[in-house]
Amino acid sequence: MTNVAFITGATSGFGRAAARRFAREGWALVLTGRRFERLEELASELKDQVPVHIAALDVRDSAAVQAVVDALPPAFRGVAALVNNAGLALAPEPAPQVALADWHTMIDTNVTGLVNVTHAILPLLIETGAGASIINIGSVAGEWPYPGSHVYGATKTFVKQFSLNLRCDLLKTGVRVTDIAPGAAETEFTLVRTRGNEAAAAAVYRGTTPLTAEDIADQIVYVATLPPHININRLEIMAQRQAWSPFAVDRDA
Ligand code: NDP
Ligand code: 8X3
Repeated sequence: MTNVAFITGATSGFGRAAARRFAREGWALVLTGRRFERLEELASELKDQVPVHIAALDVRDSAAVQAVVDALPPAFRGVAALVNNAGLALAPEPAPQVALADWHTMIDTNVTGLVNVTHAILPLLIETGAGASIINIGSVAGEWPYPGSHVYGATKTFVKQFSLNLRCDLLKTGVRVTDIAPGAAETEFTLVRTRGNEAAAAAVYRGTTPLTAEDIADQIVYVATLPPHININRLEIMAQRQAWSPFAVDRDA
């Protein structure tokens, strides 16, 4: 039977690159995201290679998530990889300057949305059993603090711990769980974070060599296609040209 990958946030960045990468491996695809026209474009690009099912989905809406899963055609119910990738950072300003609504949006998407999708797909993954994978996209921001990360980084710490905790509960099911935690990668991520400020987004990547969407897609497919007895718990990946800064110290003038 053909393996099926269910990908959230397939309209851009890591999710779209992962769809293309899974297609090269012959996996059937369930592609979701809010921008339906982008899903249609991707489906028409890939549909000659593999079966593709698309569904407009805002992961924050738990009823909509369940409806999309319930409506999956039989050929797409054998989910062997759930890629929980939909997510975003907003408001890179220091915490006191951030609108509460932006914090809520990050929590609703990166935490509640990821939990919504996981809960809805779990029965299908357990039915698939050995070799099935939940691949959660965390971030280095879930491990390491930096200014302006506030709630974004905290949502990714949730992803890390939720992934580890799920491992415990899924031990006897054969279902694997991995937290892939990338560092800075050039996608639409920073454009979203800067609310469409193209100059500010470009400045983040200028003069360096960030990760690419394809770099992370390679890791996603690698994890999903490992022999069933191997579980990578967490993969933290950074560009060679990104590292940490010294601790900040507040000093009297
Ligand atoms: P992009 O902005 O390129 O892609 C984000 C994807 O998430 C889009 O497909 C978007 O689709 C989707 N999305 C956002 N909100 C929702 C929502 N409410 N419901 C459904 N889909 C949603 O960024 P990346 O590809 O870089 O980001 C993917 C993941 O990787 C995110 O979780 C991000 O936090 C994480 N990450 C990114 C890093 C980076 O430096 N790029 C580094 C570490 C982690 P649409 O708008 O069509 O709904
Ligand atoms: C995003 C990666 O380095 O901007 O999750 O925190 S970074």
